[in-house]
Amino acid sequence: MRGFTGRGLAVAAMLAAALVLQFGAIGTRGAEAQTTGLTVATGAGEPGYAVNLFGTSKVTVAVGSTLTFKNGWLEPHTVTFSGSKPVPPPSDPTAPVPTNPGKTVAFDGVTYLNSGFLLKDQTFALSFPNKGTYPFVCIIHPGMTGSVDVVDAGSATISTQAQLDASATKTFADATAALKAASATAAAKGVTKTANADGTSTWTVSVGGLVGPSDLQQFYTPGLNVQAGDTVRWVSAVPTPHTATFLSGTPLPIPPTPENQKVLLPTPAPAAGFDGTGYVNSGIIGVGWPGTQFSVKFTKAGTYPYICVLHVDQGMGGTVTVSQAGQVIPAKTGTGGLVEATPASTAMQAALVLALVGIVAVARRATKARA
Ligand SMILES: [Cu+2]
Repeated sequence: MRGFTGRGLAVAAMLAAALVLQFGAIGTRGAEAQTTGLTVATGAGEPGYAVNLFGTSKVTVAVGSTLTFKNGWLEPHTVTFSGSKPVPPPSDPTAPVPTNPGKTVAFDGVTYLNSGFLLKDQTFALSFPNKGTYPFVCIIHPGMTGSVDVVDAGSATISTQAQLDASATKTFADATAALKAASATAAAKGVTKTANADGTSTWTVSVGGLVGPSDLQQFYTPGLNVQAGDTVRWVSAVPTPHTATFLSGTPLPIPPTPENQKVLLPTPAPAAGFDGTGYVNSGIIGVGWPGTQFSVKFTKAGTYPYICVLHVDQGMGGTVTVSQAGQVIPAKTGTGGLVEATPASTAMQAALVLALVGIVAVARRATKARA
């Protein structure tokens, strides 16, 4: 997610997360339509890399046919045909709200039509009764766009699924390669070490990264070795929300989403420093969010894993290894910051749905108000 600004961002993220989780647990939309017409791949990725693009920027279909969009990765997306309305900004609280939940509807070219958030493997389908050219966007990833050309049946220009699949394969491979190149550059830069007046050091870890609409869901450097007394500072220069969070054996905050105050707001380490006990969280850091950086002073030798609460399911995590003061710091480990993907358990999802029913109701009221 990115592109939000200020307070509206928190609200939007709140509603968005609620809907993601609600629909993630309750079921997919438009699944019936999957067997007819063409399918456009919507997003892709692998641990540490979220490709926020449609598999094709242009698809041509026969008038009257159905088109299905399917999310292929853990990063949520919307498929939004704004019709005669302007494309809503990511901060619009109705952005994640589906206009026609569970239904495959005809797009008349004018009426605003929105999938709401699609999670991995979820689909959104619509049909096109009128010829024309219709742009679509993902609201939360500015730059993730495409368009549908609706033409006479029998036209030689109508896309085939093989063409769309080939386009998606190339689009996603190119974007993944670009992300990996940017990641290599960030990794090569590594951390910055600054000497403090008291003889300790401050280490700066860079959080995330962007290539067009696509995200690096990683810390640079993820495996960091410091000495007791040193401070580690996490800094984000991207609008994508991230956290640096030491669970220290406490449970993952439920829900692990921006509307949870325990995720959104910082829980700093004690003034004396972090000794590896207790929940310590940066809160959401990123451009346009309340903060862009977070510091922790480490007081005790040990190995301390941390995660981005929002993207731990995409493998975003790291480790700070603290040596005793005066001992030689091992060479930095450089890689190994990705953690194993941990999708929410069924029980956890059920708990999330219960907690979020109220927020979803608010979001639906907002949709009605918009219409
Ligand atoms: Cu993150």
